[in-house]
Order: sequence, then structure tokens, then C-alpha cells
Amino acid sequence: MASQEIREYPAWVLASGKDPDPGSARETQLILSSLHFSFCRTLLSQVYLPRWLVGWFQAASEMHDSHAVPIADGDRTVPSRVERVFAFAMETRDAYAACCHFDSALSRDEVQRILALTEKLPSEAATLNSDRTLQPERRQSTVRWLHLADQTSWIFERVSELVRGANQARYGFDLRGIYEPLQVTEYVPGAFFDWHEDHGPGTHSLRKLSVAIQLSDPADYDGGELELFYGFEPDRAVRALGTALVFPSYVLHRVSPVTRGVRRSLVGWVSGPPFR
Ligand SMILES: O=C(O)CCC(=O)C(=O)O
Repeated sequence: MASQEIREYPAWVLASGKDPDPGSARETQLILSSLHFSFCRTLLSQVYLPRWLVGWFQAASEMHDSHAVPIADGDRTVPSRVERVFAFAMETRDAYAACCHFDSALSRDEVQRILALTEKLPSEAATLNSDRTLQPERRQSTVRWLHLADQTSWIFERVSELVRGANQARYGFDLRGIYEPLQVTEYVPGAFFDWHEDHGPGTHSLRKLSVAIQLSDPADYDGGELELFYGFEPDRAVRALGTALVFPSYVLHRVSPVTRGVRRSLVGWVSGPPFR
């Protein structure tokens, strides 16, 4: 039936509430197209929408369109498509940065305290993903886990402070807290961690900001560069002991193979409801 057809109209049809071809379109059919909203399009074509809802949609769109920059399209005037995409008010984060760097986030003494606490903990081979698979071709190192306890709470507080600051200044993510133990990673010669994101399926879908703090003196090892990829080429993290990096958990990063000595790092993840 003609009224059931999904027709490919430019997106402004919904925006303006005007039908470019009033003879054949049904008022209850909302037709979206050129922005590839195929999901919405299919959904809307399958359901009956009450007239009041359609009217509300159109009124909301028209209110927005009064601010839209009109562009000429033949003999019609239509709102620009860019304006159309931003149909509802959204705030941009102009201060967004793919990575926040903190000099001396931990003092030498604090690093020593963390290493002393960690020495007593069992060490295990580092795994990948939330199902914790061993993939030595992608990651080789050992890890120890610092759980929240009286002796460790100051470390969690320190990590939270860093992340809270970075989040307020840069990201504005909806964060709820540190839901995983902190990881102390040890890289001996040959150890490395290939390009990866900390974000992913399962529990990792809640990870939003990652923190990595250098626990080794740069003179004590070679290689073991922490690199982040968010532009056109990798960026190297500052190696100085106590330096912290905070970055969105979806940013690609890696640790190149250590060629001499031992590199240690403290890594944490701050979580919140999945990105939406
Ligand atoms: O050792 C580091 O600095 C970073 C480790 C890392 O990328 C991770 O554990 O996800």
C-alpha cells in the first residue's frame, strides 16, 4: 500500500513539518532519510504514532528551526542539515583533551610506599579483556592487584582526585567510582602490551577514564614507552617517576617492549554507566 511505503526524503522533512509532496504522504508517517537514520526510519514506519505526538515532534522541531540557517534548495527554503542534526540543545566540551598529564602526581616517597605494599602481593600473568584471556602475543607482563583496604585507601583517594579534576576540566563524563582493584604492572626485558583500549564488552563497558602512573625511575629501564594514539601518530608519555596520565578508556595505547631493567606502573579505571 502506498501509505506504508518508506520514502527517501531529506531529513528536513521532519524538521520543518512540511511535506514536499503533500498529495501522497501521510501525516502520521515520519520519514527520515539522508542522515541514514535507518533504525529510526524502520521503527517509525512500523508503529502507529498518535497525532498529538507527531504534533509535539513537529512543534519542537519548528521551535528549533526558527534558529536554523536557511539554505536555498530550488524554490524551497530548508534548514541546513547541520542544524538539523543538532535538533535538541547539547553542550560541547571545548576543553576536551584526549589525554591529561599530571607532573608529580605521586612523590618518590609515595611510590616507595606503593611498591612496598605491592611486594607482598601475589603476582600473576597479565590477561586481556573482561574474560581475562592470556594472549602472550599481545601482552606480556605480570600484575598485582591492590584492593581497597585501610592501607590502600589513600592510593584510591589519590587516583580519584586526579580523575575528578580531569573529568571536571575536560570530559564531563558520568562517573560513579573505582569499581576494580588498582593494578601494579611489572615489565621485565621483553615484556610489553600491544595497542589496545581499556574499554570493551562486559564489565569493561563501564570503564570511562583510565589512569596510568609511572612507578619507575627512567634511569632504571630502557624501552617500556607508554604511548597513546589519538591523532595522526603516537604520543609518548612523560617517563618521570610519579607522572600520571588520565585518558578516556577508549583511547588506544600501548607499552613498547622493555629492553633493559624493570618498569612498573600503577593503573586504575574509573567507571560509570555505559556511554550513551
Ligand atoms: O603500564 C602502563 O603504563 C599502562 C598499562 C596499560 O595500558 C593497561 O594496563 O591497560
